[in-house]
Amino acid sequence: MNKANQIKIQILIGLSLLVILCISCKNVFDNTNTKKPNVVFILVDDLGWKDISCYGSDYYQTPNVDKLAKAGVSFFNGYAACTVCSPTRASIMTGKYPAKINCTDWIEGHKKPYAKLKVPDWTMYMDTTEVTLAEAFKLNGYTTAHIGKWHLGEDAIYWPENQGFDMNKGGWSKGSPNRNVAMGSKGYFAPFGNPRLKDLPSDEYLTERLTNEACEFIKAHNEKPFFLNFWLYNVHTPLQAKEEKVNKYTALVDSSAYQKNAVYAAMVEHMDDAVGRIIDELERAKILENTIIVFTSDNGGLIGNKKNKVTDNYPLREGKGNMYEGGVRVPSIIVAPDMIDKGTKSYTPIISMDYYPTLLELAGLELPSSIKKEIDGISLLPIINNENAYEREALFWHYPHYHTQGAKPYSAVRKGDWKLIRHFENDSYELYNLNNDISEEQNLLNENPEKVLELKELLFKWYHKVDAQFPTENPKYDPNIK
Ligand SMILES: [Ca+2]
Repeated sequence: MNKANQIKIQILIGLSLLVILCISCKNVFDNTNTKKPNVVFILVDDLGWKDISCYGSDYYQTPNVDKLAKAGVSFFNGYAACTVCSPTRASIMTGKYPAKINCTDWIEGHKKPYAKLKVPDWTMYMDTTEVTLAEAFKLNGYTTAHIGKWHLGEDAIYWPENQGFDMNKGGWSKGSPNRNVAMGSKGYFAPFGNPRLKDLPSDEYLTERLTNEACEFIKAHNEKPFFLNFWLYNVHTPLQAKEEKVNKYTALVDSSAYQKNAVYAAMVEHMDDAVGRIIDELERAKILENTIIVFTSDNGGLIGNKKNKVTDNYPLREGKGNMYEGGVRVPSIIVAPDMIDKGTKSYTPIISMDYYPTLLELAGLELPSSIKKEIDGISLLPIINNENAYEREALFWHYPHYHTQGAKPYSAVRKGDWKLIRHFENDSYELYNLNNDISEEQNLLNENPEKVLELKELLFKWYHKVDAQFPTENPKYDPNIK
């Protein structure tokens, strides 16, 4: 079957599912008289766990994100579903593990044709047959908008306007601002060269422009419930920020500190300004109190060149692309209407796909059981309501790929304080106790054979459950070619 026919069939299946979903959800929406809460989902790109003041950064300044933390609950064991962009984005939109939908690497991945292992064929888009979070809200009467980075498929058929969003500003195939000197696009500064964002005749900064778009949307939709994906391109490379902000942080650099990249610090501030403007706009529209706000990141902070780092995730080990905590633990904040305990901290491990059922439950919407049973996320309502009824056996990650930052194919499982990492190249393992050793310095593999066995069993059962794909021996392997 050719690609065009495959896409047509996917669309038909997707539409049929949506009709079923629409019929199933209709009553839920019609039966309620109270005004449904709005949702603003703020996803920052590549933001590290330690990149926020209230998560411990003493260099970056984030007063507006801190304001969100004071109004809601902050998760200190919040995880991305993957250590790179696209899989985490797909898991937020589908509520499923990336391994279950075979979207396991950033699109289009890092080619290593002569590496020891051959990576499996994987899905370089989010399938249109998935019932996305946006579709679930749209079919319950919500107006839906995506503003910012998408990165879930090369073809326009996979872009936000075909995945449940009424409006799309800035979301397309690219995973970073388009910087192409030959084509005249300058990255974070206009012209943007983005087919879903019309260039205005000005030298504007991308994040400010996207915030303008988001504020306009909020202003125009304060009467009826909306679901807004505000998915920033910040703080992904290229490192570009307004000069006055860079100068501010250059003056504040402590050369002995872990975090000391002034341009990155300025980009974090651009992000924080955007969050502040969204809060102000919701307040002006008199809907702040009835809006659920999620704030999180799609993977850990990027280290980049170790001699001139982008950011540093200390005390977490390593960064983006890597299975140590620096690559996967991210700031995670939820603000919900009528929260009794504001400003709480939770240390319960949570993960990207949990937002799907959490947001639906917070909005009082229900999914048909056929779709519900496919979802891997767990509703976080018990934590938001400060109850103790939240239980989950373990969290899993699976990355059968190579990453530009040096990582080789791996999987991992976390249960309680214990984390087991599996490396595929030599089928070796590492075991850490994160409660005593957040920096993952002491591999306790040999001291705890029973724990290793328990976690291995969980991991292997999970592979089967999600039908995970594995790397295989590479007939072209050549150790002399990097
Ligand atoms: Ca990312």
